[in-house]
Amino acid sequence: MIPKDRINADNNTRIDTHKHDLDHARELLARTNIDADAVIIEVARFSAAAPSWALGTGGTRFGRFPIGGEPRTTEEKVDDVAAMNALTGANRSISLHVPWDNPDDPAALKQYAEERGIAFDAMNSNTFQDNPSTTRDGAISYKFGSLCHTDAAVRDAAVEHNHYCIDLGIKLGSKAITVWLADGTSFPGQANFRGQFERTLDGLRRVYAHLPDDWRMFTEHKPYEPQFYSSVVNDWGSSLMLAHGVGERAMCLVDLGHHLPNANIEQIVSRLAMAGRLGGFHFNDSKYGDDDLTTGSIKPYQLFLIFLELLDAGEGRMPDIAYMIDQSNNLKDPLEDLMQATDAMQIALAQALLVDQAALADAQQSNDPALAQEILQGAFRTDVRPLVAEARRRNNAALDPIGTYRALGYRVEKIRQRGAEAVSTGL
Ligand SMILES: [Mn+2]
Repeated sequence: MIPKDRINADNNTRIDTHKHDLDHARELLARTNIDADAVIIEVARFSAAAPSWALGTGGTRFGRFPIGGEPRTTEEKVDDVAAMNALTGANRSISLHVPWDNPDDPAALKQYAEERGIAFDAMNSNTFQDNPSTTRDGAISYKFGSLCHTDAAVRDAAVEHNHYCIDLGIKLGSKAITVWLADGTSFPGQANFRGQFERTLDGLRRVYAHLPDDWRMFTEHKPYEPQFYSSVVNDWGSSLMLAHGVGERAMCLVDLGHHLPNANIEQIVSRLAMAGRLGGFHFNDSKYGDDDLTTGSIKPYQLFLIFLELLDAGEGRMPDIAYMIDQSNNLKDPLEDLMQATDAMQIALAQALLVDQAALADAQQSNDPALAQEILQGAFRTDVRPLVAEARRRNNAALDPIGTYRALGYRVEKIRQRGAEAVSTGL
């Protein structure tokens, strides 16, 4: 745990500059009659779950370069998220990936996390890999798909694994399961599109039947990878068809990296919200494909436009859906990467809150695209960082999370405790 007094002590070295910057930001916003405190309060309310798999350094099929001190157990992953949350005040939950995380004693893990202020976000059922706990000790294989498979025994195993994840999640206090399927084909003619989809729909209905009443199920679309010709849940339309075919608590999850280049993701967000099926987000950024780059590092304007749609869906506030970061890269300390993502989301949210919605509606009504652009870019180009820092301060977190993280030497300490060779599971 990172003691609050150490964060406060580090904040004290930055507080005079912060107050000066915040006063200046308030002054700027007052000119356009924007209440800075309303923005700060909404930003302070926001939280994004950390994915358990991204607490170790990411890898590629070419290699991996661990930085040491990575969490070796699910408890240590909770420790890292708690440390991050102490610094950001905006990562209050962890999202587990089963079987990478498969606790023997869920009740004890739940208590361990609760004592550190961390809750369990959506469960993730990995049916994209073979492993003893999901594939009956090697008797079946997901090589040719899981829920879409031609062999009923494979489909049954995949359904059972999802049921297992739900049962585990119930014990942890989770309220949702995310089903991302690697199912698809890599060669034309390899499988029948319709047959694969219908088998998947049937499997998802069987997963859904196991959901408690207060749970939701998310389907996550992706156009390609690991299959390179077709994915069963290839886009938001297929995801929405599945949601409609399964039940009212079946929702669509949008992973920003799971789109072909130049896709208008903000419009997809609007469509799914309009259909009442926007269930959650996986935040990351991409240049070429599912690159898992840091949220906001490549296309910050797109991120701002997405938050604008979220506020539209929530009538001025962030809707109560699942927000998770889903990114990992070879080159950074994973905690710094996740903190940068959290900061980028809070900045985009603050910018989106600055948009004068009445003026924008007028510009739209009078067909004035130049004015509409002035309004959006005026908000996007405002330096909201002091507002975001103030939101963190009010959450008893750090004014400068990465600055404080480095000043406190968290990674050095973890390398000493866990070892330079400690490597996280799930990569
Ligand atoms: Mn994802």
